[in-house]
Amino acid sequence: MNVFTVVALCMASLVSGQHPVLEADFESSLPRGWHTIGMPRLVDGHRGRGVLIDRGDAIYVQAPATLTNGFEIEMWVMHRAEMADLHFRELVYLYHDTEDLANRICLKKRIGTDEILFAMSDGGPAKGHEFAGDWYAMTSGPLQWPAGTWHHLRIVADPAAGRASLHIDGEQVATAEGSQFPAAAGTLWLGSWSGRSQAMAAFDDFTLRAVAD
Ligand SMILES: [Ca+2]
Repeated sequence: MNVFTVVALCMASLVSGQHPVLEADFESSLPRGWHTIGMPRLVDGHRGRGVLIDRGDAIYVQAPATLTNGFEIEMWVMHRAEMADLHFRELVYLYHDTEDLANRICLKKRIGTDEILFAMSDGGPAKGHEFAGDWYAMTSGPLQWPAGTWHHLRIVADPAAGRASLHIDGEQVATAEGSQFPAAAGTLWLGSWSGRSQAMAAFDDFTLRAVAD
């Protein structure tokens, strides 16, 4: 049974880079506009309640049009298992695809590693799970997250500057330059993509901001 009911969606200013365009604190429900696959449920969060994306679960939302101009996305995440025990799993934290179902933004822990990948592209055929060429692509380096600990993920992308960065727990861990960028708003998947490669994690305080004009 899905515990989510529908309440407010924050659709704040689309102009300022300071105001969230899309946010979810998961205090009592999934905000309006978000959809579910499986049975994601509310659990103890980083601040109040959070949402658990477990096996077979996914939540997703229409991405705001401003995404194509650049973005800053933040979220808190907590695994019940330590990272070493998740080494051989692919864990998707954020996945963006367009109508052709080709991936455009990917934030995930690669299978067989303890590091997070952040990558983007613009179009053309689906490129699978590896990223190369003039895509923006960067990795965090090994992570040793103990079980039950909350961590902050932040990705920033500015196509006008041709630059993107990955930040973990307040520190910039990687940057990349590139020329490809999502050209369509598409769909944002949090904690999974189409119910596959679940993060097996709790999420809290998801926020998407537009880049400053
Ligand atoms: Ca919360």
